[in-house]
Amino acid sequence: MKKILVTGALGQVGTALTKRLQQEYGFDQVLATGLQENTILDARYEKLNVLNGKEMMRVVRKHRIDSVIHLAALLSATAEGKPLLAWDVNMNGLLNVLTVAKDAKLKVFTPSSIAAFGIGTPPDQTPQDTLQRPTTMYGVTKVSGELLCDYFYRKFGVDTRGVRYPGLISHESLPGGGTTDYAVHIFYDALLNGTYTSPIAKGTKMDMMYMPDALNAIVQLMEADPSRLIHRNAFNVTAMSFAPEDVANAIQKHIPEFEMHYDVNQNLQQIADSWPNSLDDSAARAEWDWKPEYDLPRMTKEMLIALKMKLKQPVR
Ligand code: AKB
Repeated sequence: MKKILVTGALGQVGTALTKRLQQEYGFDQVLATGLQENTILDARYEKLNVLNGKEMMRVVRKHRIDSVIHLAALLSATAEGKPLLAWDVNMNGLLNVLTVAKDAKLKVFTPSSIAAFGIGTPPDQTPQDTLQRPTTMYGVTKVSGELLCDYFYRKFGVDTRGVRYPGLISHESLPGGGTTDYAVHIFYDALLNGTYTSPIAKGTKMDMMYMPDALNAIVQLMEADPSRLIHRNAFNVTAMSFAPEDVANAIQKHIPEFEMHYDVNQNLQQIADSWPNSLDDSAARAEWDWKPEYDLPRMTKEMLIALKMKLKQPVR
């Protein structure tokens, strides 16, 4: 990658990714784009709606882009509330990116998700290649996106790559509209209130990952030798699998007085129950040397230190 356009750059992944790409490739080599005016990122920035393919092509040509990291999408909980909008943004946004990529010869990274799995998928150590019958609109758009990216690679030779992200935990920007968002909110509430009420039930295991590993996955996969890639668009990646009580226990090691309560949100719980408990990421390990650096204890320690500084609390 030399000149990189990021869509959805003002979101949870985009804000962290833009900084990481600037460090790796140079400040001027990264063009952040988003639907809103940019008030948060120190970056080259263009306002861009991914549903406007013509405007996307104009921006790509103007900035001599060679790679797109396409993050703009509605997440699972929001998508269940607005399923038709989710189909429009997630699918037509991706179709525009792929069409522009075909015509302008760009490389494309698109994240899929653990949401691409559903009924009948083996829930534990979910294999790379297995049954995918998601029951959420978000999942439907993710599995369709995986197939569309594979199609553009096979039919038009577009260099498309992607991973199935688990829940992502970070301290830079808050997530919005996801089912795994609780795993970020719990850290804020632990520090601010000493207590957290989980909308996800005890015992509900989901895959999770700390943001630095999620960003490494993008850079590593995009720079991977294409001759080693058997799968392209939907590598299972994971770093840890935990239930709400596991992250609460990890936080209690640093804040012993922290209390966890439960008030289960049935809409979120239904989504969580349809997703795997843990993924098998051996294909990513074999094909592009994927190896996460953060487990739950290491991530918890770093999250609490980073958030204390952000929230201006004394770091002990
Ligand atoms: C969500 O919860 O919707 C996302 C995801 C797992 O794709 N974080």
